[in-house]
Amino acid sequence: MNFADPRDANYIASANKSHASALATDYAALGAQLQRRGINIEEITRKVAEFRVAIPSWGVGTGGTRFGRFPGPGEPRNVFEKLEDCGVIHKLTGATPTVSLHIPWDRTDDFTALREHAAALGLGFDAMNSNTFQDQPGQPLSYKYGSLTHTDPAVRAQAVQHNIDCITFGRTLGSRALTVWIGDGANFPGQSHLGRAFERYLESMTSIYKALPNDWRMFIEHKMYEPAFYATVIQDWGSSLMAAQALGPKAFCLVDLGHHAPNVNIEMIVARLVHAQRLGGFHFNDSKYGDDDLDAGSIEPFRLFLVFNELVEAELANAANFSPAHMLDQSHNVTDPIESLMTSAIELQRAYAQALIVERAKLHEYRMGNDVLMAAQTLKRGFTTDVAPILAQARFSMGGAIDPVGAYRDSAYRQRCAQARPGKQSLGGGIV
Ligand code: RM4
Ligand code: MN
Ligand code: MN
Repeated sequence: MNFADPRDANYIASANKSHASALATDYAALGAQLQRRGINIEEITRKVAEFRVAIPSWGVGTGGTRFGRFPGPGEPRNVFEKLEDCGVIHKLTGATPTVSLHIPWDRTDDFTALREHAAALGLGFDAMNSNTFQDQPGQPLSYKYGSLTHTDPAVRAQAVQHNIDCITFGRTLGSRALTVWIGDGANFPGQSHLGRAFERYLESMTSIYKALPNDWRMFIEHKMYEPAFYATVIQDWGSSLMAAQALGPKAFCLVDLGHHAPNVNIEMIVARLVHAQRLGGFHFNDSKYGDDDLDAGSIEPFRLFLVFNELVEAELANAANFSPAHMLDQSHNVTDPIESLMTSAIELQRAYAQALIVERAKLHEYRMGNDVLMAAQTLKRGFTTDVAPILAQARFSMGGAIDPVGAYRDSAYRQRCAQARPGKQSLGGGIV
């Protein structure tokens, strides 16, 4: 088997050769089509090329379910190898220059070396994620009955300190945000005092907030259920917004697309958080039933488009305090994680491009005149337009691959990793 380095600019250029002329034809045709709508394709392509999304470090290994995990070949064995895979994703797509770390999963003794390793790969760091939803070996106190909201102040103090440690590590790495998601809650009615648990949460989060550097943001991530199945302390955007407003201007709400009840109108939540000036960012993924962590845009691409439609509205309106962090949060159980992450980043660009080409002035007129059918059709026209040539051209212009999955497969990167990273078979129960 012939190995090539998919990060090498010459390799990517040669892989692009066979696609370049078809792309030019398709791009010109789409450009003419958009021109008839008064849209300049070059402007859209430039905006798509500027779009960025962070890779979750925990997404480059094979995920699992509560029933098990089926490891793939050549998985990264540590955070340094995880970054190498993230470098491949970024070089081929041009869309993912940052990585979001999860502590302690990504703990290392030398965060300075990690930062240098990342810089050499062309990568930086997005939000740090704390983990007080699992116990770690040697940890003095257990999170079995909660962490930041535990009834025992000593457990709360330990969880607070862990978050402060995450900030310290993140400072060394050049990160500028901390994401806090906790699993705290109750499995039975009566188990916990719903009001007091929230008060304890606010008290603990206040201590963490005080340790936040001035140029950092704190992202509060809500989730309806799991692992707590009766009541979760930060179960919805209402609780998240209340907490953010109570904590102060550096606290924002993070929307993980999979953390809502089925059929919840997520784009509406996005619009409300924009209005409240507290939309901190996203964990993009897709789901059919619960927190499925499937690839972005794989199940409900129209919903993803509607979310991006709100983001474009906010962008065009110059909404105050609006600079949402884009991050993926996925678990790849049956696909090659590198392929899933590349295609997911592209799905986000697709939704963004579709939202950008909506004829806004017309849409506004139809809305104001209550022409419901034409308003709906005008919005949907953005979604039904095939913007693939824009996405490919944006990648091409950044030195990325016109066909990232094809270039990746042809490089045999995974096969090379399978040789260089002899895996250890995991027998443990599955978790992301
Ligand atoms: C949670 C949540 C968090 C993620 C963990 C692993 O459901 O989505 O963002 O850090 O899973
Ligand atoms: Mn998440
Ligand atoms: Mn989740």
